[in-house]
Amino acid sequence: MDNSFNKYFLEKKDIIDKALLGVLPKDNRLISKAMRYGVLNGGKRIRSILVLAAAEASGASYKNILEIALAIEIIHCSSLIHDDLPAMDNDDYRRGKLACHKKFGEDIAILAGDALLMYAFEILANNFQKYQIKSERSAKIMALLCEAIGSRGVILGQVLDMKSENKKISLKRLKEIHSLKTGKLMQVAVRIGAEALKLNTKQIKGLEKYALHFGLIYQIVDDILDEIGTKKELGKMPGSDKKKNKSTYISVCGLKKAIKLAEKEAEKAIESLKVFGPKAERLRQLIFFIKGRSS
Ligand code: GRG
Repeated sequence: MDNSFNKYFLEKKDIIDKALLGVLPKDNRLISKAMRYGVLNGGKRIRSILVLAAAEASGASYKNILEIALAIEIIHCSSLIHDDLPAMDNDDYRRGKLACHKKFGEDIAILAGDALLMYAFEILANNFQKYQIKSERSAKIMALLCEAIGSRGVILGQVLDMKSENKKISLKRLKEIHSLKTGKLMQVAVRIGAEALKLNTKQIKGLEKYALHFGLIYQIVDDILDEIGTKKELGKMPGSDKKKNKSTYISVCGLKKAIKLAEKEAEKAIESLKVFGPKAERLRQLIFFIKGRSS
């Protein structure tokens, strides 16, 4: 990956990290501490950088969309806290540190995940007021987001994923699970960003398609890393999918085919950016970045 993209990525990550620090509750209540821990304990900030890069591809400044990016990142962190709980993936570590429930206890971790979710919606609602986004548009954004993370989106993906443990599933089913569990949040991130920026239908369709393939590459690489990554790189124990007898791209189609699939998805993602021309360079580079990531 060329240096200019690395620089771009780190600059944007820094903007997000500082803004998250600024926006989260600052008091010393236990719940606030757990919320801060769940968000500020690391993280690549891929989803929020995706929102900013998508805005730039459409010719807008990332500044117009910063709060939307923060809300998406906070929702993602909330889902990670819940994902690590003993009743779900039962992981003791996240991002190289103790998982939220290991640090604060299960009760507080559950509530911190819930509170972060609510906090994300509060940030969005305040943002609509700040930018005087009309009520129909803000209601549409809220509805799109709720649908994407609720029982027809991320949460459904998580249920299907958990219920397919110890079962043999098809590649089609695996793709469905990950399009929901991982892809939906990425798709809705660019979708609501596009809605807030009032992009046209062609641009919205292009971004949604891009994010769908982006999500699939992300998950394929996640599965590959779980198979061949190290604890240091991943910030948690590798091999956790195998231990839980989970279907992954590796168990369903093998490492070689999984790598090929990621290549194919990358081609499709890049193809969907045609409508944006050269302005989409950062989005294109982001694909190579996530395909080559080691953490
Ligand atoms: C509360 C919204 C909400 C959902 C509850 C637990 C659950 C339902 C869903 C879990 C969804 C999930 C954890 C999907 C996995 C997505 C994934 C690939 C996570 C790792 O993302 P990275 O690598 O993590 O971007 P960092 O640490 O960099 O942020």
